[in-house]
Amino acid sequence: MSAGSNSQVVHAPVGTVVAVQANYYRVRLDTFIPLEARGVDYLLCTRRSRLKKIGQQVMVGDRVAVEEPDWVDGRGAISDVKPRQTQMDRPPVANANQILLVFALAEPNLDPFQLSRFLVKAESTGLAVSLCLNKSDLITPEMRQKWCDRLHQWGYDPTTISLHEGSSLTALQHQLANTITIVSGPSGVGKSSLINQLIPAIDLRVNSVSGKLGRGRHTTRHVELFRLPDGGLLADSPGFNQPDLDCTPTELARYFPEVRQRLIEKSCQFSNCLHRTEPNCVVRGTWERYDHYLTFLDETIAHKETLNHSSQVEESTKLMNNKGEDQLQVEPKLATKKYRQPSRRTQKQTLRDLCHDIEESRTESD
Ligand SMILES: Nc1nc2c(ncn2[C@@H]2O[C@H](COP(=O)(O)OP(=O)(O)OP(=O)(O)O)[C@@H](O)[C@H]2O)c(=O)[nH]1
Ligand SMILES: [Mg+2]
Ligand SMILES: [Zn+2]
Repeated sequence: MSAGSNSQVVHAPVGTVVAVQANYYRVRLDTFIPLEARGVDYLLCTRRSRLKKIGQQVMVGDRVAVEEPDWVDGRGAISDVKPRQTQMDRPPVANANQILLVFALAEPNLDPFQLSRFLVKAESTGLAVSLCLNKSDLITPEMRQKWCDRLHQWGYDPTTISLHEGSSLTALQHQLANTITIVSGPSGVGKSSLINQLIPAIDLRVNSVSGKLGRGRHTTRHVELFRLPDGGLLADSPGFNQPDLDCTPTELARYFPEVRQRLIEKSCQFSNCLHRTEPNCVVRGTWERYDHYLTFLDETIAHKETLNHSSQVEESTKLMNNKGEDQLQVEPKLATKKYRQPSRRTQKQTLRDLCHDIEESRTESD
């Protein structure tokens, strides 16, 4: 190992994992890196086997300590992972502060029910949620105003832009400075195009909207954090069209700003009110998304029943396996999916996506 020439460089510097590539982690250090002089501002790190032994996963967004940095080869080893403030499963990112939900005003058409589903899913992460509506060049100013008024009623203040017309992005830049933001939304709405304009140096792959359905073609495959010129990190994410709602039926209502507003001044008669037919309910009413709420509620009830059923099966399997042993021994479980470690399947999938990407970029450069 060669020592750094700069006195600011400490022995085990701290940084943020900005990408995971097979068994390597790309770590951007907080302090000056000698490599920056060569135009490289990260270390490619492995994970200490001690961390592997204790099952400590390392994910994009993790704050880590790096041991024995080798400034000549740009290598190091992650020796410690700081406790996570937040953890998202899809995309797998630790320590994010906010979600920037991007939708297109057209191509693909803005479907209010789909938007509502994405908003509820985003709210359920507990992160701050903001909304950006792209492709305003494809609709009239009156239509755009209509959407903004409608979304105000929902409790949101969307930023409308047209990346093709080169709208000013200053308002968005302010929102994104000094935070870790996940850019999310359906396929083909312009997430990667937006990041490309915010950070011109990175040049993410953008795809044309294809086919009769007017959808994009899932051009973005794996998660990576990109550094904004004003500080702050952005994660692009692959577009998907129908996020699952995995919150509990009682949690659901609080993911609607309209409901939160109603519950500031008054409360329902029953504390476990699901706001359907219960007497003296202050949430049931004529607000636009009440129907969305009822549809999502059915979905969360069905989800809960599936969970109950599978945990009963698991429980009885355990009891059968434990016959003769202490039958009260039950493994503790984390209540919500969002704080669990990413599953092996997710990791394998990410890895497959990465390998595919590497293959693809090889083919492209051939
Ligand atoms: N008309 C119009 N088209 C746009 C605008 N912004 C992006 N597009 C086009 O929309 C298509 C999809 O853009 P992407 O940036 O790849 O979309 P994405 O959301 O990253 O898509 P996925 O990676 O598949 O999730 C591309 O053909 C872009 O050129 C815009 O402001 N107006
Ligand atoms: Mg994309
Ligand atoms: Zn109620």
